[in-house]
Amino acid sequence: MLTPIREVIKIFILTGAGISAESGLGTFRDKDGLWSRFDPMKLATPEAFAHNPDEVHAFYNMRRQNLLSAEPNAAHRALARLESGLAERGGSLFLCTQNIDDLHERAGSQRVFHMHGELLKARCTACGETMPWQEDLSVEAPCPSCRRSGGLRPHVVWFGEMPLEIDGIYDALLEADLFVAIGTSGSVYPAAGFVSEARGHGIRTCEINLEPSDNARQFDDRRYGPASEAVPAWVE
Ligand code: BJW
Repeated sequence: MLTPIREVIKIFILTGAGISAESGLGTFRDKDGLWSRFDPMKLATPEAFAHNPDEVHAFYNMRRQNLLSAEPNAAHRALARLESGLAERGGSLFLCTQNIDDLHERAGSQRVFHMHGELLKARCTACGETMPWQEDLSVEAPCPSCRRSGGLRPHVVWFGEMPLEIDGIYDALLEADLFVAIGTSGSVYPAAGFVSEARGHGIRTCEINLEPSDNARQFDDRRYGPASEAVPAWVE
């Protein structure tokens, strides 16, 4: 039995790759996920980018092209409706995603916190500027701001790097009445620790996933099934 939405005012939602799986974007740790075909240590660390930027750019160029042809699904749309419905009733939704895609925004969510960055942005390691980016990236590409070449990288958070907006995210988590994790395996920190943090502060917790995640037993409520069915069923 999931916590009925009418009983809560402030909801903190954490989404992961599973919410975008039915939009055709690969998850990481499922049996045919990205990390079954690609080595994360060779593609998703600052050291990998320093040693082999071409390979890292090729990986993210491929995923950027996939994203540009993907569409949000019923789960993304349900969360956008939840945000506006809660606001009408004086509540609020804090939507924190580990995903680097923009499918929540394209489904109509107004405020999305991308703790692991955004694939459709590039950042210049020379001047620090972050900019929208839809084309392929390469080591030759000059920064539109400082004009230097070789410094542009995908605006994403790799292993060993600090997730973005983390202080504001923790503040919002601890103010919530309900914490809901959707489509995440619960294996990457700090996001994997949000459930225990919430529980420790007396916040009710709920997991919606295809199957029990690594830390499923820490949740008060659970619902299993494809996100495109389970999320709208919870929101409606
Ligand atoms: C469906 C579905 C459907 C499928 N419907 N569901 C030892 C202990 C603790 C920590 C560490 C440690 N050693 C190292 C660390 C730290 C490290 C870490 O956690 N490593 C672990 C692997 C152990 N973390 C970091 O380095 C982070 N930084 C950090 O910790 O900084 C220090 C700090 C200190 C204090 C406070 C704060 C910070 C940075 C982590 C960066 C992760 N980066 C990536 C790549 C981003 C760019 C990119 O996309 O390429 O982020 S890795 C990858 O994993 C990506 C994801 O956001 C992240 C999480 O994956 P997610 O979303 O959970 O996907 P999956 O595939 O794992 O799961 C999908 C789920 O969906 C499954 O459960 C399916 O069942 C389900 N599903 N279809 C519903 N249709």
